[in-house]
Amino acid sequence: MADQNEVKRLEKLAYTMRKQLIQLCCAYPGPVHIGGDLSMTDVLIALFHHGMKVNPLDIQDPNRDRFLLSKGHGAVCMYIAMALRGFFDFDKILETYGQVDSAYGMHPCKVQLPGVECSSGSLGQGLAMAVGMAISARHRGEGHRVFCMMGDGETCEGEIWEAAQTASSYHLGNLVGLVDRNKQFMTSYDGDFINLEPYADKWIAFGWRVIEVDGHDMNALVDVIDALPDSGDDKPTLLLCHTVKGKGVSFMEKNVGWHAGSLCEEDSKCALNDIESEYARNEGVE
Ligand SMILES: Cc1ncc(C[n+]2csc(CCOP(=O)(O)OP(=O)(O)O)c2C)c(N)n1
Repeated sequence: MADQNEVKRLEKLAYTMRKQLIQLCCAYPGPVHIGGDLSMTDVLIALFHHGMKVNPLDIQDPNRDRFLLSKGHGAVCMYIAMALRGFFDFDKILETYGQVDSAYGMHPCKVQLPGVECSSGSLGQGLAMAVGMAISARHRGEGHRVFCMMGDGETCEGEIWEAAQTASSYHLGNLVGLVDRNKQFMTSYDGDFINLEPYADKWIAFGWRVIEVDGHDMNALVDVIDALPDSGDDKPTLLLCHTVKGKGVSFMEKNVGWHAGSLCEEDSKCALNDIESEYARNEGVE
């Protein structure tokens, strides 16, 4: 069972991160992909602040775990998770996000932002890059893991399944895929047009070990991350993270209107209020 002090520490980070996402969504004049940012917040905190071996002071360490954000439209979520870990400065993100020449683009660019492991934004490509990195690690005898976060809608892309098949064929136990299974795409719900179910079975059929987890339950996230098979294992693992798009903000949750958007002052106050109340409720300080 997860150490409860550690879980509380991570929950507090996720709470801070949600508030910073809302702050940025209000400050930035254009649309922010806030729905899918809020759905993967807890998972990214669990990875960057607990599960992954990363060090902001040594970003070239060959033994570091690699994180690839295949759902590149969620870049700001990754920037903030990394800022809280000491890679970047949140005030700088807030000041420059999305501006011409800013390193903090709407989609991540590894050339402009050292510490980011891959450039993304065109959906479907991250898992193939992660497979290449995992194969390379094996060739070099490096024991780190490669983590790749995908959107569930993103996995409609055929390249994901080519990569999935390659990963199991090459026995890449050092590869951990994650799917933000919020059951929403850009303008529709899963099942409206495309039906992804039986979703876990598809990954299993492609030779992966699938572990399902509530992507908002920090206890569960810590437990499954701590119990991941060794990187020398012979099967890639998929963490199927069941999440809610817009998690924590009542008017955004499960609302297809909030794939991306901007917040006025008044709505941002309501959003912050929701986030603060939920945190207080969970921490039992109401
Ligand atoms: C190849 C490609 N096609 C279309 C888009 C536009 N697009 C950006 S986000 C998105 C929806 C993605 O849905 P999902 O992966 O479920 O993301 P989430 O709901 O977690 O934000 C689409 C179609 C894109 N970025 N790349």
